[in-house]
Amino acid sequence: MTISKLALFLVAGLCLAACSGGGRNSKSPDDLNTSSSSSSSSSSSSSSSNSSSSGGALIKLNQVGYLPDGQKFAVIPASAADSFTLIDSDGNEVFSAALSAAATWSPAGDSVQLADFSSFSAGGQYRMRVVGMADSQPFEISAQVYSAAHDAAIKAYYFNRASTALEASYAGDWARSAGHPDSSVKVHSSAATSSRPEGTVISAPKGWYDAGDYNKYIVNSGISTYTLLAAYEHFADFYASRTWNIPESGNGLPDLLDEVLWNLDWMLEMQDPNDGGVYHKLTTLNFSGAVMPAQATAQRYVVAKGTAAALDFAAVMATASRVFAAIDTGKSSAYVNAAISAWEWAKANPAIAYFNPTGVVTGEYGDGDFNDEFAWAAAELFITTGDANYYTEFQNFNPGSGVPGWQYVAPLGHISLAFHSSSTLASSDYQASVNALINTADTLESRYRTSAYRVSMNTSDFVWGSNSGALNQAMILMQAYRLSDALKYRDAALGLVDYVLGKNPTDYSYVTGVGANPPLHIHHRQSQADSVVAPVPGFLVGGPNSGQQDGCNYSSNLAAKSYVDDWCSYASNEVTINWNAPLVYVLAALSAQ
Ligand code: G3I
Ligand code: 9MR
Repeated sequence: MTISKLALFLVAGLCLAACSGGGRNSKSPDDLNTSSSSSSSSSSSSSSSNSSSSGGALIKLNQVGYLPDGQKFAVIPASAADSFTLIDSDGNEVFSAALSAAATWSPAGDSVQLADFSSFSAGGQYRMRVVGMADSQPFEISAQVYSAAHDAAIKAYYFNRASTALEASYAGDWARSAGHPDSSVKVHSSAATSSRPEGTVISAPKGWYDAGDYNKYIVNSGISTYTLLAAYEHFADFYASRTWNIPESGNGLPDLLDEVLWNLDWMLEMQDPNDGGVYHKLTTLNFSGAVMPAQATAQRYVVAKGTAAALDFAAVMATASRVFAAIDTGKSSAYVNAAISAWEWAKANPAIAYFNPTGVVTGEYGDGDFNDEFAWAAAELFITTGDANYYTEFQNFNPGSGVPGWQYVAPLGHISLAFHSSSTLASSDYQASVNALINTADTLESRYRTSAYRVSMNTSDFVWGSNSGALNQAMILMQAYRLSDALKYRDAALGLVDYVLGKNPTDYSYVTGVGANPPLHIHHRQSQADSVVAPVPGFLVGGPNSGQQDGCNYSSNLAAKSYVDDWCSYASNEVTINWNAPLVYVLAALSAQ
């Protein structure tokens, strides 16, 4: 076992088929069948005496594990069994209880029973046993059960850095040459101005690749970078000493800020210094093939300025300015100045929606409603500058509540105001943001409590990137927990973490390299093109998406089963920076307490 594969093993806390060398080669075009992958990996590692009559039924649980003081549920496909037991690593039965009555979760259509072992809190490694089924995968109960997965999730950003080689001492088996220097980027005709006519060459290096593709998009960088900065603001003690072996580790700055700086450096270059406007994206005209970064050499362009890009940029720069105020005053003032000039550009250009211009076919991240972007940017500018006019703007844009996403960022403003502004706002104003978060959390918590899978997702939540929807729900629930101290909100957040890490209808842990049955064939060009069997670790896949827009070979049309672990499936099996960000946030929140 190589060092990096040993690290993969440790992240999982369990041995993966891929890490033992028994993984299927991710490059095999014939190798598409997800259900056989999940059942073979489960049954091969279930060696208990009662695994023989499984009939394919699997115990669905968090493949990483559970917090000692959290609610703990597993989901059992309905059977004749009426009880379950926990078996410790010596084979002793340490807990047993009745299963709930069977019920159906409509997004998946299955009849299932719940195994509730919340009252069992002893640390250790366990399996769950239900007569007639294969024993579950081993899982852990520990207060730090999620911290290794957290580190993997944030390390994924390092693996997606543009404009740099990844050295083996940091990247292990996933070391690669540099690609995309982005020092010679052309201004596209859609972005041409008199001071920067079409074809003007600018330099905008660094940043993270958005996803499985190599392009860099400001709108999506907005929510991603903010969410990581919010994690830093909310859990500064956790991050003060936490490191995950990146080139900057040990430079005196927390690793999280070093990672975020990689993207902030790029974002700053996406602002036109002549007018404060911000380019929507830096991209090739077409998506590249499945090649490594160094082989993807087509000309890159900055394309069209837009209102959403300017405002998301303003919100991130305002946030970064206050985070860096105590660290680097030069950066801090550059960031706030950039934020203000982007805000002013957006006020003068309040309705410039982005559409791909003719000839540009890469990711669109289009959005025609800017009220939420105005409100979010205004909230961050108010917090950072103390200028009450920005709070008036925030109110004027009538920020709604709900679950955030790249298209809907108003809740991010509430998160920041509820964290920072209890003493600077009138109490009714402060309370309005708290209520926006708690009301959303109440809706989610009640769905969680009544769901047969103990997960707060509805059938309509299974869109492209549904796993990030799950984790953004969890992020809102964790705000309500912090603001109220009511454990029910953390329990509902844990239900979502359990869901993405294995307690779901497909039996996947949806994070590469984490858990017993993670995705192996993600839509990620580096993972597809390199010569390593296992994909780059720490990435959350998009997850079940009833739209199935890629036309791949799905085995079910049911919403929560519309997932296929296949390179083909960019609509369910790609990875993206804005999907990993709430994973990082929520795992930090659960590890920092
Ligand atoms: O939100 C609506 C929902 O109200 C509606 O009921 C439902 C019905 O179709 O659609 C929902 O919108 C979906 C939206 O994602 C949700 O965020 C759209 O259908 C769906 O097409 C859209 O997909 C986006 C996808 O690009 C295609 O544009 C994803 O959000 C977005 O994450 C994804 O981003 C891509 C980049 O373009 C390129 N880089 C990779 C990245 C991830 O795949
Ligand atoms: O590979 C592309 C992926 O990174 C994007 O997220 C996705 C968004 O639309 O598009 C993928 O590219 C596909 C293209 O859209 C349609 N033809 C097949 C491409 C994938 O092989």
